[in-house]
Amino acid sequence: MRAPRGLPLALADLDRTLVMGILNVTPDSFSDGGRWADAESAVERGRRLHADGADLVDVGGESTRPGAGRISIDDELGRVLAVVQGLVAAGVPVSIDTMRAQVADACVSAGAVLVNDVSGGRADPGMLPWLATCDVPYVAMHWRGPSDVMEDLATYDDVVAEVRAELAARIGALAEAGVDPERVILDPGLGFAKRSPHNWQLLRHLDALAELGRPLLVGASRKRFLGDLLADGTGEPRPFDGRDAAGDAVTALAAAAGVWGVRVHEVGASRDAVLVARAWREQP
Ligand code: PMM
Repeated sequence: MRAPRGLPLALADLDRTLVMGILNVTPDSFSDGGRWADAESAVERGRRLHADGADLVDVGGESTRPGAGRISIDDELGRVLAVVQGLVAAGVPVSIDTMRAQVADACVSAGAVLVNDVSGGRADPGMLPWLATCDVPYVAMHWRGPSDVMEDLATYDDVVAEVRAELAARIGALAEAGVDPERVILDPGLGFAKRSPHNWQLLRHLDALAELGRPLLVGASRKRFLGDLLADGTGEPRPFDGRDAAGDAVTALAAAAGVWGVRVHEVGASRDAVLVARAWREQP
């Protein structure tokens, strides 16, 4: 649960799993797209997440749902920058969920304290060189390709070994670019080029990923594999709004396994779950 280098003290000193609240300022994210599409309601939502117990609010302007195409940098910046500014002004710790160095740079300049890159630096050749110029902590997520093709990339002989090796390669690439690995958080990228059994395998073997020596972030909230698990009699996945309790159970189990952070849509129950996990882990 060791924190990455570069986080503000209040977050670096947490003695429990960090709770990251999701704020998608997009018209089309898979579960909350369009709900906080204008800056004012997005800032309001971010403040609510913080008040409910989010340690960090993760602002994203580009949907990564399966099949999604890319948007322009200007559109992405237009969606996120005012929201980051508004939340920073309100005293809310913010991370920026982006694959683009230019967006990361603008948001870090506006006060974001962490960069969350679902591509682990693979989508934008400018990301690693930019990271080397600053000291912000960085989430490198496991990613095999853009959302419009990732379904075809979900082929593994041994998903845990392969994700682990591919994440280790990202640490290598970051170090080679001059980024201190101590700043890096790793994320298995649940649902990104992963089918349901792959996600469960990764969750069951978080210890194998932790052996890479970096803090782990896990984002299971409302994802399809939870819907599949909770499918009704006809085999239809349970809709998004019925998946939060299962997501909270993942939070409890992942926190008990010692992950550094969880990324969730509704933070209240996850916040309780990480306290349960702390008490659980503290026992001799
Ligand atoms: N998942 C999504 C977006 N960003 N970032 C990290 N680090 N890990 C994730 O699993 C992740 C992410 C997609 O989910 P959303 O549309 O609910 O935000």
